[in-house]
Amino acid sequence: MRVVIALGSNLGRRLENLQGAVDELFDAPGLTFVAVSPIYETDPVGGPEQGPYLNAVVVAESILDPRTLLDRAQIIETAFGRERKERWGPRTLDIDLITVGSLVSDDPDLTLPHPRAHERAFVLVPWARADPSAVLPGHGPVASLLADLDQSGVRLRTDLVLEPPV
Ligand code: A4P
Ligand code: MG
Repeated sequence: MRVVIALGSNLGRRLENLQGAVDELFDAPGLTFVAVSPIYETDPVGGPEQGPYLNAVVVAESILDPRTLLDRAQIIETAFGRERKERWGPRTLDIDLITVGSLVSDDPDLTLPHPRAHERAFVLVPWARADPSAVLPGHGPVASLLADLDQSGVRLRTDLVLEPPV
């Protein structure tokens, strides 16, 4: 199944955190790399006052059970010093599953597609760059969603690049 994974960091060594996530995600069987987006610097959305994020999106092919993939993501977040204090607070690393194939789930532990993806330019802008024909199940083409979204808080960082996993 095609999976779309969003990465975010606004604490610590932001670029290293994102690159570490890319490397670690593919460091175990079950995920095959397809594409990674450019990196964007983004104004924080929601939560307390906090610094700007680096955001990017990774596309992969997965044979993993979605729960197994979420477990892997959360173990990597913890390894990169993620602390869960307040909702939408600053974080060294956030790994969100945006879509897993065309699965739809309202399980609070793993809601698919990600319940806020359709309204978030910091997810949709990089996703559209990684996959220009992307479609968000239940919401339609990502390019169409973007046409109605304010993208002023999302700035391309051409000086920063994520390498494919080693
Ligand atoms: N969970 C449910 N569905 C999913 C999913 N599809 N992917 C559960 C990942 N996790 C999912 O997440 C809380 C719980 O959501 C987990 O236990 C998991 O089982 P968390 O990562 O512990 O906490 P969080 O990230 O603070 O909460 P949440 O609601 O996921 O936050 P969001 O909505 O992801 O927002 N602004 C900018 N510019 N860039 C950002 O990256 N990120 C956030 C986080 C806020 N503002 C931001 C950014
Ligand atoms: Mg999260």
